[in-house]
Amino acid sequence: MIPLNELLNAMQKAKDFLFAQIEKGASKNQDEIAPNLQKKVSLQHFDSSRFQKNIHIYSHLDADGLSAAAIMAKMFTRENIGFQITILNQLESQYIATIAEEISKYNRFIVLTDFGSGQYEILKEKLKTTDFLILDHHKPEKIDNPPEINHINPYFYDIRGEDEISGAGICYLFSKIMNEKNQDLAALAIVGAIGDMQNNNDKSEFKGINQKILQEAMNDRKIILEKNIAISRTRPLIQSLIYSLPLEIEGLSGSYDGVVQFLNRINIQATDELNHSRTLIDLSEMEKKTLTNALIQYALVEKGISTDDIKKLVTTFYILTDFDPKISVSDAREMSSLLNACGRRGKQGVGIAALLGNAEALTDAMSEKKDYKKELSRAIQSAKKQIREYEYIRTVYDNTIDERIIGTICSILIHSDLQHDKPLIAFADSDNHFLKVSSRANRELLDKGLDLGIVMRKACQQLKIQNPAGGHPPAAGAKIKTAHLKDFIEKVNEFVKEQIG
Ligand SMILES: [Mn+2]
Repeated sequence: MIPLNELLNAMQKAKDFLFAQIEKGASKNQDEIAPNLQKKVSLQHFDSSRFQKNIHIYSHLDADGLSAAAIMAKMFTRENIGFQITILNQLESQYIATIAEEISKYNRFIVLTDFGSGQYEILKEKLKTTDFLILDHHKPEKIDNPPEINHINPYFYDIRGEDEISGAGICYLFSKIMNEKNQDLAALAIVGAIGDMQNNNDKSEFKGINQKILQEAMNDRKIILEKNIAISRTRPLIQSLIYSLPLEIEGLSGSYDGVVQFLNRINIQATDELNHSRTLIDLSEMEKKTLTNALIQYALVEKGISTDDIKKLVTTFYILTDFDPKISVSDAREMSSLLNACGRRGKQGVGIAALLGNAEALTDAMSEKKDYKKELSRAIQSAKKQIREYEYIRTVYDNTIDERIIGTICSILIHSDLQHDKPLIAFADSDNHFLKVSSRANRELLDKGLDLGIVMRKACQQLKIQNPAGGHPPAAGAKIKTAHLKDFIEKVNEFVKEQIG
C-alpha cells in the first residue's frame, strides 16, 4: 500500500478509537479544569452532548502547534464534542504527571498535537493507552511496526515529518477523516508547515503531502499563489525597496534617492492621487510585472549580480483568501510569524482565535507582534556577546533571554554571519534551577550527517536527565538542571564530534 493510504488507514482506526473512548465513562466534573493548569488554559468549548468525556488538547507553542490546535478546535466544535486547549512550550515530565492526575480526577481524554512522539515511552508509563491520542510529526523515539493505535506519526509510514508534513498537516488529515467539511482548513495546515520551515529549500516549494494539501487549499481557493518580488507587501513601496530586498543591490538598498529615481524611471507612482503611500499589493498586475522585470534587469545588467542571487529577488507568496488582502497576515508567512509571536508572548488563545478569523483577536495579535519584534532585536544583540567556542559546537547562555524565545534566537544566530561550521546550542533560564536548551544546525552540517535530535537525546540519556529531549536533525531541544550545564556541553560536544568530526 502507498504510505499516505497506510497513514490514513491508521487515522481512521484512531478516530474510531477516540469515539469509543469518549463515549464511555461519565465524567463527574465536566466544567472543572485541573486547578494547576487553569492559568494556562487559553480556549475552551464545553457542550452537553452524547459524549461522556470531554477532550483536553495539549499542543506545542510554535506556529505549527497553534495551527494544529486551531484545526482541532474547529473540528471538535463541528462535531459538537466538548474540548479545552492548553499550549505548552514543551511536553515535560512534570506536565505528564499533571495530565495523569487530571485523567483520574476528571475523566478526560487527552489529545496531544505537534508533540508527544518524543515522549511516548514516558506517556505510556504514566498514562493508559486508552487515555490519550498523539497526532505528531516529530521523529518518534522508536519506530514501532506496527505502531500503536493511539500514536499517529508519519515516520511509521516512511513519510518524512521533517519536511513532507507538519503537525498541523497531520491534524488536518485527521480532521478530514472526521468530516469532509474540514477540507476548508487546508490553508491552516500550510500556515503550520511554513511555521516549521518545511518549504525552506532552494525554490521555497512544498513537497510530499504538504504539496497535496497546498493543492487542496488552492482548489478551494483558500490559498492563491502569487509570484512577486520578495519585498514586504504591505509597507510603503519606497521603504520596502530601501529596507526589505532579500539581497543588497547597490544604488537601491539603503538609498532613498536611488529608489525614488528608479521608480520614476519605470513610471511607477509611489503615492496615489490622495498622496497616500502605495504598497506592493496596491500595484496593478501590469505594474508588478514592470517592477519585477526592471529590478531583475537592473541587478543583472547594471550591477552584475549573479543569476543564482537574482533568483532570490522573486518569491512565491501564499495568500490566505479568508483575510483582507490589504493586511500583512493575508500572506501565510506573515500569519505564521504572527502566531509565533503570540505563542512566545504567552497569548496563544489570541493567536488561535486570530487564525480562525476573529477580528478582535487579529487586532490584538498584530500589536503583540510589534512588541515581540522589539523584544527579539534586544535579545539578539545581547546573545551575540555571550557566544562561546568549543571544538565542535558553539554555545550561548544569556540569562536575560526568556526561555520561550531562546529557540528563535538560536535559529536567527545559526543563519547569521559567522555561524556556519558548528551547530549552536543555546541555554535560557527556566523555572526552579532548570535551563531550557535549544540547538540548531544549518544545511551544510546536516549534509555532513549531523542529527541534533539524536545528539540531544543521547546527552540527556547519558546524564540521566529525566525530561526527554526531542526534535529533528536541524533543531532539537531539552531541559536540564542548571547544575548539569558543564557536563551537558561536554557530552553534546562529544556526540557532535562522533557524527561529523
Ligand atoms: Mn511542528
